[in-house]
Amino acid sequence: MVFVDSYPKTSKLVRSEFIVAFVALGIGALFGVVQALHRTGVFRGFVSSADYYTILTGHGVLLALVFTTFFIAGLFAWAVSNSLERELPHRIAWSAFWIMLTGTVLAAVSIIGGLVGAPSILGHDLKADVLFTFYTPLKAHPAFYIGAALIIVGSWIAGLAYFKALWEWRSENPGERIPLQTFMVLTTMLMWYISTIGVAVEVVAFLIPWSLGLIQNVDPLLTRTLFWYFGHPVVYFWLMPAYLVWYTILPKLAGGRLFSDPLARVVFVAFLLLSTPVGFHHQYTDPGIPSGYKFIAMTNTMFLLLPSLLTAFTVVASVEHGARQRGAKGYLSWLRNLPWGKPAFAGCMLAGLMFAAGGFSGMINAGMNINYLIHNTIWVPGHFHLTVGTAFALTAMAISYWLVPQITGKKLQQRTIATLQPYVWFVGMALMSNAMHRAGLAGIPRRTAEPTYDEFAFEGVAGTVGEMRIQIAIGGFLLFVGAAMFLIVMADTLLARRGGTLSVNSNIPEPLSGADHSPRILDNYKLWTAIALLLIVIAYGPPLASMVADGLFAPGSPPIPV
Ligand code: HAS
Ligand code: CU
Repeated sequence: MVFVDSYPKTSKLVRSEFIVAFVALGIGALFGVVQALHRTGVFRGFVSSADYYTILTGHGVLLALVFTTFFIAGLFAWAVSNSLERELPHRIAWSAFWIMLTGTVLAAVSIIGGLVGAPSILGHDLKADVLFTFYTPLKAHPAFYIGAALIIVGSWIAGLAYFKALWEWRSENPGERIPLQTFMVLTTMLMWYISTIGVAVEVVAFLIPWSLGLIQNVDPLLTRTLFWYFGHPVVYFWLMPAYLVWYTILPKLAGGRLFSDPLARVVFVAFLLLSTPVGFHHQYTDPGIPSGYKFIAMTNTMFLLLPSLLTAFTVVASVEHGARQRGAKGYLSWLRNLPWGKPAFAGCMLAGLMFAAGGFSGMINAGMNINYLIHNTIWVPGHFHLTVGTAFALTAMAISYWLVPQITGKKLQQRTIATLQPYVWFVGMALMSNAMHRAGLAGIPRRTAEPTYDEFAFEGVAGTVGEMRIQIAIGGFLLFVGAAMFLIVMADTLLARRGGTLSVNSNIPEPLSGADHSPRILDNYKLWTAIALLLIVIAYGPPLASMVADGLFAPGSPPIPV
């Protein structure tokens, strides 16, 4: 039975979440190519350099916050419904959708207001050029912050729907192990609840009153700390759904089965424990945070590599198992026996391969001393285009080729474009991200329309600055083409008529080593949440207490004029 016929209500919800995600992807990708061409000086006719920051904010917010959150809401709704074999509680899930959509519209209108010179509203210019890391002292229109707050509140409510579905399932299936997909969703949501407290306090207690003029000063160090308390775990809110796909769907696409359910559970629990007490690794250069606490954050970050390294092992082993089921032999030649012509499979694999590179650049970021070399350079965008921009985004696009037919009952259209699309993304990203990393090593800054490549003699460590610039421009353009190809396939599929039988289904094969091999304690959410909170108190308690003791609105250091 096709998913849409078994669970029509949940399918409608997933379709709506995906459509918002895809619209955000389209506009965000357009902003991306505008800024890649502007920054590299290849074409500067679209916007002025002053407007570059608004475009950059739109690009980051629409892709990293809106596209991700809506896609994840849709994917999670499908995963919970599929693995618990029931419709999602639809009233809660729909109210979450509408709250998130209202927030998105508010944020998007305030960003776009800055481009079109909108009149002032509530006594403030309608604009938001504060970048997707919207901490002080940059200030946006209150509507932007209210929008951000609504997106987060909406995501919390979406989580309630998953928990409610679990409780209903529990009462009918006492004593049974939580199915793996639901386990992954709920663990991610628990991590999300813990980590979004930081940004919620930042926005509600400080940014909204400040932008409305109700308070005059904010403490940049305190608000930055609250932002990064959330700003690292949010990256796992993007990564864990990609892992859900790699663990539970990718092995099936390869023709095999997941190697180990227990290992997958361990990985997700490790993320719940360690995702949050590491935020200071974004603030190594901030004064006012004792080095000892930066060191604790670095140590925790290094431990946080483990779940991803375990994932690399388990996922590759499962895919290899799939290839061997298809008759493959040899140490590496099994790679040839995989369905590289299927866009869902190829996209997830290429995303994983690029994530290996992105993970390695993350390890470099995490080293307290090496971080000084790359912090605030374009190396960092190089890193996160491999992670959120590929591990997440390419996995999301790839799995849409498999999932959208099932939530619509319609066959995938434009197969040739779909087959080529992950490769276009891969080549575009390979060009752009390697050049960004190298340019960062040469000291070229991030977040600027005027990197002054010509006037200031940056020297490439490997390759020339001119060559990197061209690679970034070509890569950025190819990524825009890749996003457009994906959207054409999706639009055509969503608008197609239903007909014929689908060649895909949502059944997930049993893992080689199943849930009965994994200790029950892994499903003990209370225990893991308590330990996660304890680690946060150790990592953040004393430095936060001293920032608060300085005075909440009257920082110990003189306020930065804005
Ligand atoms: Fe990061 C900055 C450290 C992972 C996103 N990161 C950022 C920013 C973003 C971001 C958006 O310590 C910029 C924020 C801003 O605007 O300022 N990051 C890390 C570390 C990891 C890491 C240690 N980051 C991510 C993920 C992201 C993401 C995931 C999004 C989804 N990052 C940092 C640090 C900074 C930072 C510092 C601050 C830099 C600064 O100074 O500003 C680790 O989690 C990475 C672990 C990953 C691995 C790779 C394992 C490999 C796998 C591949 C399996 C292969 C498969 C396919 C399936 C160890 C799992 C095989 C294919 C075949 C063909 C066989
Ligand atoms: Cu981080």
